[in-house]
Amino acid sequence: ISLEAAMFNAVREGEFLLYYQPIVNARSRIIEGFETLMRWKHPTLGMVPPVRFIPIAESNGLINLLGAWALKAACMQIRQFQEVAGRELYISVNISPRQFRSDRFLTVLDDALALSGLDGRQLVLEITEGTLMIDPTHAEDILARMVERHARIAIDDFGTGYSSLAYLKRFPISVLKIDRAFVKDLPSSNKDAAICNAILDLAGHLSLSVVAEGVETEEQLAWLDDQGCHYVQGYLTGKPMPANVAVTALKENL
Ligand code: G
Ligand code: G
Ligand code: MN
Ligand code: NA
Repeated sequence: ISLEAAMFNAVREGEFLLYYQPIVNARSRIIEGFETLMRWKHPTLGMVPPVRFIPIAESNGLINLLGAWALKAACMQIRQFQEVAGRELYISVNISPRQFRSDRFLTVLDDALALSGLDGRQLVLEITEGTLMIDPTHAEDILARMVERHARIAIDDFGTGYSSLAYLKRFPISVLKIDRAFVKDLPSSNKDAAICNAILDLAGHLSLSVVAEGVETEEQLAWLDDQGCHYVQGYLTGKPMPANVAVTALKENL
């Protein structure tokens, strides 16, 4: 049985799960929000990593179904997280290129917000530079509609895609997520330090927030905080975790 066939079965069997990774204030380490990361718990294969199943889902279209489920489930989940925390949090959800271009996408978004009662302001949609560049005119239209709903747009894996900086002028972007490739060798790598500083500088002038991804060490966190990076995400401040573990993390984070 192919992985592809197993995936259709997995949807029916409810084998897909969402994990939540904290996005924290770099200075206080207070949890500001969570990124949802999909997991597939196969009965015999165990945890199948997203790098194995997301590309298949993207090519056969199953990503539309999975993505719609993830968006709804994440919007519902964040309500519980807020109750535990006693304050507002946000949820950051990855949107694949195919999902972004789907005719159904805005309906799915509206359903997720209506079903959960979540305010669009608490939703961040993570897209890559590539997603914007496939059809910029269409992207402009979709992003405008997201903004109408007050959802924020984050550029995921910032700086690694094939695109020009002109899109920062053209599109209503709110957040840049520095790819972990630029964080991994901080603070010793002069090139990575220069790239991160340039991103922070650019973001500052454009009034964008920056989240540094893949922060694994105290040294990286301290350096990023020093340079004015306000938000971080990484194993140091919390791995992707199931919702019940995230609830515990929130209680300890208060
Ligand atoms: O933990 P990590 O292995 O979770 O994720 C690997 C990749 O899979 C990331 O690049 C991430 O963007 C992608 N991914 C994880 N969850 C989702 C999801 O819900 N939707 C989409 N489109 N991509 C996801
Ligand atoms: O959506 P995106 O491509 O940004 O997916 C984030 C990926 O990074 C996920 O696979 C997630 O599990 C992974 N990740 C999150 N924090 C860390 C970290 O500190 N180190 C490493 N190596 N990977 C991380
Ligand atoms: Mn992401
Ligand atoms: Na990323």
